Amino acid sequence: MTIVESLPTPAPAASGVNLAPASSAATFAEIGAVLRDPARRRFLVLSHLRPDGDALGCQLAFGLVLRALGKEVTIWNEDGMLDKLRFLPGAELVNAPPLGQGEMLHDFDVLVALDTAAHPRLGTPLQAIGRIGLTINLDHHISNPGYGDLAYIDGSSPATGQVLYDFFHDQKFPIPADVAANLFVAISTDTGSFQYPNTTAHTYEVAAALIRTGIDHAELSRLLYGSYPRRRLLLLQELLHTLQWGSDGRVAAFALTLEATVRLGVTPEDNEGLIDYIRAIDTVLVAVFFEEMATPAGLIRLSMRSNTPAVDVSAICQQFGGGGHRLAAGARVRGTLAEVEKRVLATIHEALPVVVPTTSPAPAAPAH
Ligand SMILES: [Mn+2]
Repeated sequence: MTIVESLPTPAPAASGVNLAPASSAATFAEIGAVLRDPARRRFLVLSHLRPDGDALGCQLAFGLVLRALGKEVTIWNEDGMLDKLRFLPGAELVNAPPLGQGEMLHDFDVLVALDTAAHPRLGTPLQAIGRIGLTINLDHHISNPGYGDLAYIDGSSPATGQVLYDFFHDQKFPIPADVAANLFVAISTDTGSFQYPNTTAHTYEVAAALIRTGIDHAELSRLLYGSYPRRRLLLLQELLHTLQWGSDGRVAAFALTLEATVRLGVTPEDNEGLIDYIRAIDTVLVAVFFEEMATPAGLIRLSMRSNTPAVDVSAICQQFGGGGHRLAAGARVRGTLAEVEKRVLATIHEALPVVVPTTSPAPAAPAH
């Protein structure tokens, strides 16, 4: 799930890209017509920086469908391919954008932006773009303003992977096993392996259709959730040493210092999901992960999860310049780790429901 943090300085959009909100929502038929148009040959497929399985799975699924249509396909992500997701079919197609001195700008007929609520989060690839003929924006973030020429935003969908399945199915583009595996990983990632409340009956129907293409869903799930580098467990060990409790055990938090990041050689993807260990404690309503950032220095990244709709962590994070969803949000806060921890934990405490002390019922009046 993408957490919209307070944004870093937006990358300047290349002059040829139309990122103004589209006047009205596009239909699958309009987007399908672009893919079928033989005059549209060169496609660039982008998604958000610090990508997750939904971002990269969608980039690859879309790229593979375009390739099957005979298009020239370029797939860039600011962070390149994640090691953790190198098992995805076509993973070698994802590259970091070619940036640097003397590097030419690249022109494309169509830019496809996937799973990216705000266009600055497309990141450094925007700096490598020259002219773009047309921009398609496919997403499931309700906050997506609908930038680009053709925007299709389905806020009811738990994953952009599910939106893509609906699009390919509606427009009768074939979904072979390599595309299906990428869509399965995309949807599984954003639904917490089909467990989060955003998972709908239709999500299971889509998963069933994907499994019928012959993908090994058990092996994909094992690679996603049951296989980690040893470094990740050492990181968890480190984090558990910093575990602190707030508000009578209703808040749990841990923190990663820059020193530990360097000592353990932690990569951003190692952190993914570790907050769920403290979120899963039965007394906990809100879990927080504090992380000292290397760049930009002097900032603390905070990730927050709520176990109850009664506590809206997106509203809490907004007070610190961030945002996200009701049960999962984040922000970047200036200050030292100790200062930020103190301020954030105090703010969470204020947002918690008041505990009504359980008193034994008053003794019944004696009968006369
Ligand atoms: Mn997503």
